Amino acid sequence: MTDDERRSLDEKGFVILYDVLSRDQVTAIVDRIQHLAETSERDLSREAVVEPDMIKVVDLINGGDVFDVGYTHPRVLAAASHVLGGDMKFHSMGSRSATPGYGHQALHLDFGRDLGQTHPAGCNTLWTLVDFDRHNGGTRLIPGSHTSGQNPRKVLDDPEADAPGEIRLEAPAGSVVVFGGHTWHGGAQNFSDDVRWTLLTAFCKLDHAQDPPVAEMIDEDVRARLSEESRELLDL
Ligand SMILES: O=C(O)CCC(=O)C(=O)O
Repeated sequence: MTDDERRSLDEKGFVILYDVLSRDQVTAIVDRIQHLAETSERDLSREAVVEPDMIKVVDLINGGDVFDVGYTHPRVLAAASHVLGGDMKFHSMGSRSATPGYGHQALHLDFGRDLGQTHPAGCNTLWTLVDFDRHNGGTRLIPGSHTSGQNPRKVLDDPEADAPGEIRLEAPAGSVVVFGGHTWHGGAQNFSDDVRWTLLTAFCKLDHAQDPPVAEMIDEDVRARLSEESRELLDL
C-alpha cells in the first residue's frame, strides 16, 4: 500500500484501489456471475437482506477460478489486513449487482461488533465490474464515519436519506474499494439502463464466524488448487 492509500483508510475509513483487475478479468467475472445467477437456485434464507429484484449470488469460493483473485490479490489483502490490524481471515464472497431501478439501501455497518475499537471485526471489499458513478448507483460512503463509534441505523432519523458529508463511489471498472466494518455506507439506486455489476469479498478477525464456514462448503476441486497461504486465509 502507498502512504496515501493507508492514510485514506485511517482517515476516511475506506480506500479506492485502482487498476486491480484487467479488462479481461472484469469481463470473465461478469460473465460467470451472470451464468451462475441464471443457472443456480437462489436461496433467499441465506441473504441478510432479501432484495428479490437484484442479482445476488453467494458462496463464490465455489463459483469458478475467476473468483480466486477475490481472496488472493496482494494489494486488497494488504489493505484489509491494515484495517483489521493483521488479525484476519476470509469471511464471505458474493455478488450484489444492482439492476436498473434498484439498489438503494439504508446506511449501515457491515460489522458492528467491536464498534468504538480501533480495529473493526470485519472489512469489506467491493469490486467495481463496470464504471461506477452517481447515475448507476455508485455506493454511498460517509468519510470519517468509522471513528464515530455509532451505528447509522440507531442514530440517524432516516438512514435511507442522504446523510451530511455523504459521497458516491466513482471509480472505473477493475477498481476495489476497501472499507472497514465501522464505515457507514449503503447501496444507491441504479438510474441507468444497465446492470451495475459488483463482487463483494469480506474478511474478518480470526475469532469471528465465517458466512458460511468455508471448511463446510468448499468443493474438493477448489480446495485442491489452493496455495498454503490461501488455505490459511480461508481457515482450512
Ligand atoms: O452494493 C453496494 O453498493 C453496497 C453493498 C452493501 O453495502 C452491502 O451489501 O452491505
